[in-house]
Amino acid sequence: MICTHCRRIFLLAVSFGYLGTAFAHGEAMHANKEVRPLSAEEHAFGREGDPKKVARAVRVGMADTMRFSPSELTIKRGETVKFVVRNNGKVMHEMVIGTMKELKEHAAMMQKHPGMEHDEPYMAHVQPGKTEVIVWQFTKAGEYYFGCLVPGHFEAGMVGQIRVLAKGDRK
Ligand SMILES: [Cu+2]
Repeated sequence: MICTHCRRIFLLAVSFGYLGTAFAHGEAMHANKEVRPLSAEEHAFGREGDPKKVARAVRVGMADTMRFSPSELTIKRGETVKFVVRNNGKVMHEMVIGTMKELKEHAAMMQKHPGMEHDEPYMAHVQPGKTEVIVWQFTKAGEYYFGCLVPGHFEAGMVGQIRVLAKGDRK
């Protein structure tokens, strides 16, 4: 099984190889990495948020009891949210936003390939005692989730729910 993330990384590698000569200016690419432009990629659960347009900051704590706190969030459609994610535990934790289907598939991949590393705008890898930030805009109403995909954590229940309300929906 290939998760969507891996497939994308694979395709990128292929296209860079193919266009190798077009990217002769290696330094330009490195500079690009430092100040990464906002990703325009649309997901079922929204898109990367502009840090200048944050409507609301939400603190999320992670614990070695395999729980997020809070584990239920309600957000208005269109809102750009800054998640300030703190790892209060002694082991590594992650916050990855997605649909339940995506998270389950990704968690299964992580079980098989524990060393695999991704970095996407909708995920934060947080070392013990540290804080990381995700800025995300929820563009569609619906029920989404966030999970920790460190092998075994999702399966142990390290998952939370995000309800995105359209205007007029009740809380
Ligand atoms: Cu975890």
